[in-house]
Amino acid sequence: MSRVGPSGEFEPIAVKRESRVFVLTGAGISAESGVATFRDAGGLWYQHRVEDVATAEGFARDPRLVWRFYSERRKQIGEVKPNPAHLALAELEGFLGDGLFLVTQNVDPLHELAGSKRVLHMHGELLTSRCDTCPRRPFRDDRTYLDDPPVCDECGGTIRPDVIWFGEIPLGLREIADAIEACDLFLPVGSSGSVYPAAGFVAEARERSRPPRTVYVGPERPDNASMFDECRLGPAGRVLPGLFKFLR
Ligand code: BV8
Ligand code: ZN
Repeated sequence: MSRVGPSGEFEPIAVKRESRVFVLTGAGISAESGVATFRDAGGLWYQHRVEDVATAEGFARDPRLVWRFYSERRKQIGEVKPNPAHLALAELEGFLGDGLFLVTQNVDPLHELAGSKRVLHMHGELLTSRCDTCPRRPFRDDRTYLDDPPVCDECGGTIRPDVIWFGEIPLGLREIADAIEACDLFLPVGSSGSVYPAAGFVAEARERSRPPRTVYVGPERPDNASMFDECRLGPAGRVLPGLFKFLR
């Protein structure tokens, strides 16, 4: 059910300085920046089988294919910029400070480019690489590798994108669980709700003795739509800028 105001638009959500807001973003928030989503028509997965490009087994089988998949995305990131949805969340952080917990499933840097200072990339980051063999720290890397996969100059192992693939454990799950416990507004934006554990966060929020308000923002109902108090249907770049009313 969606609360719509007299003007036919959604009622803004009142946010106070002491509000605690949990925002989870998915590929949809970057769609209006021209970054392909995974599942929408023509999405990334359609050009490649997920098992081939987003698993450690796929990487072991064909590191060259996987590096071509990620190199295409690295190249694209240099050509795109944040859209009004990213900017609206940076503004929300300016008002709430650490009252905003922003976690993204996206590996692109668009939240940071929009000015967000604290972003948890639970599935890692596109512009970071790490060694598949030794424990050296992940390092910033915006290079593309279209031929031979890069080799670690410390151990000779293969360098891989520093992203979380299927079957690997997402980052920051402890902080995410604590933020789900503490929030009074739970707001996923632009995610099909099809990949876990992220898609299950809303159920965790609703299991709380005093659940937060849960609002989904995106153009179509997500797979887990029934878990939300409200689904505000529309593109994030249009819905987010007017979504919050800051009570100063
Ligand atoms: C794990 C990084 C164990 C790499 C990604 C069976 C049942 C349940 C679970 C499983 C199962 N079998 C296997 C699993 C686990 C598996 C999983 O969930 N599989 C799915 C397919 C069933 N999950 C895992 O393996 C995870 N790890 O489970 O480890 C564990 C866990 C916890 C504790 C201990 C052990 C790891 C998953 C991470 C995989 N890596 N990405 C990369 O980016 O290349 S996943 C990738 O797809 C994204 O990161 C994102 O998370 C995910 C989903 O994509 P979305 O962001 O939702 O985007 P999508 O294209 O799907 O949808 C786009 C949405 O945008 C749509 O809703 C559309 O309407 C909307 N949209 C379009 N335009 C706009 C818009 N919204 C707003 N505005 C617009 N303009
Ligand atoms: Zn190494």
